[in-house]
Amino acid sequence: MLAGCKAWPEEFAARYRQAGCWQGETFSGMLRRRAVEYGDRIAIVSGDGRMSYAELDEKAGRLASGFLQLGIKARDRVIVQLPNIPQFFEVIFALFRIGALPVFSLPAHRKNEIAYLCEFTEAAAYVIPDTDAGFDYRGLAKQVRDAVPALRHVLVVGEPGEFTPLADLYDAEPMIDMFEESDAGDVAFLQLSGGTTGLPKLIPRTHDDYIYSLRQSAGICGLNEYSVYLAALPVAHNYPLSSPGVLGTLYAGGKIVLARGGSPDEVFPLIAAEGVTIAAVVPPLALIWLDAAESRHFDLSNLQVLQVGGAKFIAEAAKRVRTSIGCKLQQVYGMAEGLVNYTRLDDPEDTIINTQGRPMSPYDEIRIVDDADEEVAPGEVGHLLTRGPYTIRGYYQAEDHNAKSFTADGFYRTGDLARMTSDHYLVIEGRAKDQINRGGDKVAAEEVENHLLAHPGVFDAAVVSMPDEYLGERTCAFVIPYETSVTGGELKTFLKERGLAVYKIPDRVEFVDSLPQTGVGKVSKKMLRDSIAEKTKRLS
Ligand code: J2J
Repeated sequence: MLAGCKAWPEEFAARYRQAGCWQGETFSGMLRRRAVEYGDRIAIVSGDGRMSYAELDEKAGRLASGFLQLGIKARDRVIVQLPNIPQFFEVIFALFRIGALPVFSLPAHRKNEIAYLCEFTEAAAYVIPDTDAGFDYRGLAKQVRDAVPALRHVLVVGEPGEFTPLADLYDAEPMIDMFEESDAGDVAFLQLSGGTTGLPKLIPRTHDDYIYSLRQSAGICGLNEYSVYLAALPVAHNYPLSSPGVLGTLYAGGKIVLARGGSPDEVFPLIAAEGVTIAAVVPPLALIWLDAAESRHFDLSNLQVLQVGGAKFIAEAAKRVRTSIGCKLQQVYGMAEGLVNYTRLDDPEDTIINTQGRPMSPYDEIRIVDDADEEVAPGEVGHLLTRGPYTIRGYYQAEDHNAKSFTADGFYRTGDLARMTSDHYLVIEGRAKDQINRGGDKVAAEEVENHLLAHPGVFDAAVVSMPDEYLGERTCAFVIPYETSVTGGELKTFLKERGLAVYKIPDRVEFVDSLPQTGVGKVSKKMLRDSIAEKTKRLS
């Protein structure tokens, strides 16, 4: 296993292999087999462009030689920051082919996040688009390279500026005999955690464990070679990547339709034109789709399943999916660390509307415990812990943090508060972790607090969630200033200039003289949450 990663104990690994969860398949092998099996069938649609399974396999192979020629080799880490474009797939499958590891970052990440990822993973290369959604990633790459001189290569899809065009790599001399077949039990890539700490944690996922999650997900979601998956969320995120997402679609031999955004005007015509059968959204986007479908006529008759996940989808909205969009709703509660739960397509309406599903694998173990790690009574709310064939046993190079995030017997502490219904479905009731879930975008309070504390005018800061009708939650920063002259706008600009992703910038800043404390002298985030909820309720 890659250095810095914690493997499953041998007795568990043996069990998962024996049960047929882990089948020894690698991503590279998976694409090769699909290319043989499905050859000319379309794998990816993007605008007017169409790419077959055979073409994807062929391009990944050429690009793999290009990476090798550049000096990128097995186990090297490569930061991949690409939007929903076909090159995303060419790049990651090329890296899989040579045994190098993609590190998935989101299009919204900026200098702060990317420089950290480059440094922490000692990345050999960073792959970006030239521009996307009005943002020039080459400017960002310059800042990153200045901050991390050890970064050897910046590869650009499109106009390269001062960097290397990715397009050049496809013309490399074939170096097939130097491709290194990965071990299916080893780490395939690093995924980013939603995070609760000052610095984001990285999640090592193996071929065996992730491909198992794709197989289970594809089965539960009824994917086959006739399925058409609409990718409206950024594909690097674990949910659209794997639940069943774009990789689950490739696993099943289906067709991926890439969208660059999620607005009904862009994606609803695609649903009709491309025959989309399944789409995945987060709750705020679901609300926009519901409103649009109710107010205007669109032909959505192809769509069979709308998945909603990433944040709690309230029952009132969930009820509208069948009547307004005319398809089945599937609730998805998952995490990049592993465990994913689905409501099943044939579940009773009441289960689909009121629960967040049940684990996808019979080998997922769930415990719901109190603060002392004692199991709560059946049906009671508690901390959700989990262990299983596709849930990691530790973050990448994070031994101290791992001791807190995992129990001694290997259960991952999700940080979510849940209860289990009598038929073993989970209902998410809240969160104990210090994180804000901004409509599916996760913000670690401590990370934002550290940046605020770096401002000379800030004496202390605490970041909490506040209720929001549309996003579910937004962020509010409570700040004790050194001097009263500092403004909220100034602090937001300061954070932006430090290169923090925009979704992490607090939506609201409240200046206070002191922060309320708990009995043990810690800042009481509960009191802060209650106070801002009360204040915003009064104002609305
Ligand atoms: C309430 N909270 C939810 C839900 C995630 C599939 C789906 C989602 C993710 C994901 C994922 C929720 N209701 N339906 O990786 O494969 C919150 C929980 C959870 C955290 C994980 C997947 N679905 N959440 O959202 O790693 O708090 O993964 O612990 O980004 O999102 O966030 P993330």
